[in-house]
Amino acid sequence: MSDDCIFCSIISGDIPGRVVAETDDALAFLDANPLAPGHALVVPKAHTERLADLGADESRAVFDLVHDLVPDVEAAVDADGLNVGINDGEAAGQEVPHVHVHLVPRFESDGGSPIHAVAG
Ligand code: DGP
Repeated sequence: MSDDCIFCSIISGDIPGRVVAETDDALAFLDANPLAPGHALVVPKAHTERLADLGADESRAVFDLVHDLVPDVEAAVDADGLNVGINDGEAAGQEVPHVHVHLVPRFESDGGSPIHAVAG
């Protein structure tokens, strides 16, 4: 837990998050600035800034939850696909320094452009 980390505050319940799933070591909640309806983030509960710093158990917890949620998120918003991605490091566009996996629903109607084109 890091005192000045917004995602740690959501994990601890200090600030509200729209939680969609939870396991012992990972949490999923809706993105506050969604690229599409249903845009969710999956985070390790332990504060970890970069992907390479995740322990094996935390990594498994995060990616197991991602794997479990993919069909649920897709179904929840009747999407046709998903972009699943990580901005790892400031140079890669990581704004919140707590590892998070984006699940971004995609729709046939949105043109099929790759995520970097969607995110700008
Ligand atoms: P990234 O650029 O990969 O670090 O994406 C950070 C994402 O986190 C961005 O899509 C917006 C989202 N975000 C930032 N602050 C908050 C917050 O307080 N609550 C929630 N739910 N999402 C947030």
